[in-house]
Amino acid sequence: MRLVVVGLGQCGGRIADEFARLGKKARSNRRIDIITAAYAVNTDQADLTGLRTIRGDFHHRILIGGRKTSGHGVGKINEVGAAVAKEDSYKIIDAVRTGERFYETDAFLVIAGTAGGTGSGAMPVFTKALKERYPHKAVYCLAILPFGHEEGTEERTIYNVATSLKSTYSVADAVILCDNERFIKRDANLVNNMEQINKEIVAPFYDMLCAGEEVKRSRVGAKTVDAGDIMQTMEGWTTIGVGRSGVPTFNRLPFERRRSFRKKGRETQRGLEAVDQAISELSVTVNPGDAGKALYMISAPSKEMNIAMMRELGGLMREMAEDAVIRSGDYPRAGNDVSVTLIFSKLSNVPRLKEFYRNASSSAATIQKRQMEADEKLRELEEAAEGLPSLISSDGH
Ligand SMILES: Nc1nc2c(ncn2[C@@H]2O[C@H](COP(=O)(O)OP(=O)(O)OP(=O)(O)O)[C@@H](O)[C@H]2O)c(=O)[nH]1
Ligand SMILES: [Mg+2]
Repeated sequence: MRLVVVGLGQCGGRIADEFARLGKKARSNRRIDIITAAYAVNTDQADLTGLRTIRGDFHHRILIGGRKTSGHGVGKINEVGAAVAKEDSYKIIDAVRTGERFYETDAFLVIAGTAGGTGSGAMPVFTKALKERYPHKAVYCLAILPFGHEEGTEERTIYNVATSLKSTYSVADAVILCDNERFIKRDANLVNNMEQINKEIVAPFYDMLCAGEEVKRSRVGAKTVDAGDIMQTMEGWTTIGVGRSGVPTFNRLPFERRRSFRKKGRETQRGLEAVDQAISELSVTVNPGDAGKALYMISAPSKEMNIAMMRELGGLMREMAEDAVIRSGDYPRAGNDVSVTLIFSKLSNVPRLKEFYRNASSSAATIQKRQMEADEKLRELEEAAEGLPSLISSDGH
C-alpha cells in the first residue's frame, strides 16, 4: 500500500519525518515504495526547520497562518489552529496535487498530536479538505493522545484532545489512535526520548504497507495482504500493533487468559507468542471483542509458516474478536523472526477516548464561560474608551 503522509504541528511533523525514513528504508532494504510523498505543515517555522528527512523546500515543509502567527505557533488554542488551517488549506491541496507520484497513491495518512493547538485544530480541517477534493481516496488519521502527566496540568489539553477527535472522526475514513502514555507505562525512560517513541509508533506500519507491494516471488505469500484488504478493514476508531516472538510481553490485559503454548508445535507456539505480544503492543488499549473488523498478518521465514499454525492463529483471532469480520495474510521473509501485525478497527468502544470525552464535557462549559467573561471584560474596556478620539482613523473611531 502506498501512502501520502501529511504531518501537522510539531508532533505530526516529526512522526511524518519518521514515516519518510520508513519509506527510505523500504526502498533501500526491500526495493519497494510505500511512501510516495511526505509533507509537514506547521504554524511554527522553527519546528519545520528542525525536521531531517522530509524534503526541505516550501512545497514539502508548509508554513500556515504566517500573518496571524508570525511563524510562532498558536499557543495551544486549537480553534486558532483550525481557523488558520481553513484559510490556508489550499496550500496543502496544491502541494499534494502537484506531487510527482500522487496518482500511484492509495490513501492519505494525516498525523497530529491532539493535545496541542496547530495539529489538533488542523487535523479535522485538512482531512475534510482532502476528502472533498479527492472523494475516492481514503483519508486515514493517526491521532496521538497525550502523556498522562500532560492532562493534569492543563484543562485545555483534555479539551483539545476531545474536540479534535470528535471532529476528525466525523470526516476521516478511519482514526488510528496512538497513546503516548502507553510507552512510558512500559519504560519510564522514554518520556524524554520522543525520537524512540516515534520509531515505535511507525514500526507496526512497515510490514503491513510493504506486503502488498512486493514483486519478488519468494516474498509474495500464499495469501497476500494488499491495499484492498487494508482499506476494507480500516473504518472508524482503529488500533494497530506488531509483536515478535521471543520478546517479553508488557501490559498484559485483564481479559487475557494465559494460554498454554507448550502443547503446540514450535512454529505454532512462536506465532501465538507474537500475537500475544502484538496485543500488548496495540497503539491504544482496547478490548478486541469491541472490534467490528480485524486484520492479522504473519511475517516469517516460509519454513516457520505451516497450515496448523495459520489455523491456530485464525482460531485465536476469532476467539478474541468474535463479532469482527477478520481478514488475514502471510508475508514470507528471510531471517529468523516471526512477527504478527494486528489491526482492530470499527471499534465500538475505546475506554481512554470515553474518558477524554467525559472529562472534556465538564471543562468545555468552564472554558466557554471563561472565554465569554474575557470577551465581556474586553467589551466593557472598549466601552469605557468610547468617547475618546482615535489617532488612526479620521472619523474618530
Ligand atoms: N509521540 C510524540 N508526541 C509528541 C511529539 N511532539 C509533541 N508530542 C505530543 O503532542 C502534544 C502537543 O502537540 P504539538 O504537536 O507539540 O502541538 P502543535 O500541533 O505544534 O500546536 P501548538 O504548538 O500548540 O501550536 C503533546 O501531547 C505532546 O506530548 C513527538 O515528536 N512524538
Ligand atoms: Mg507547535
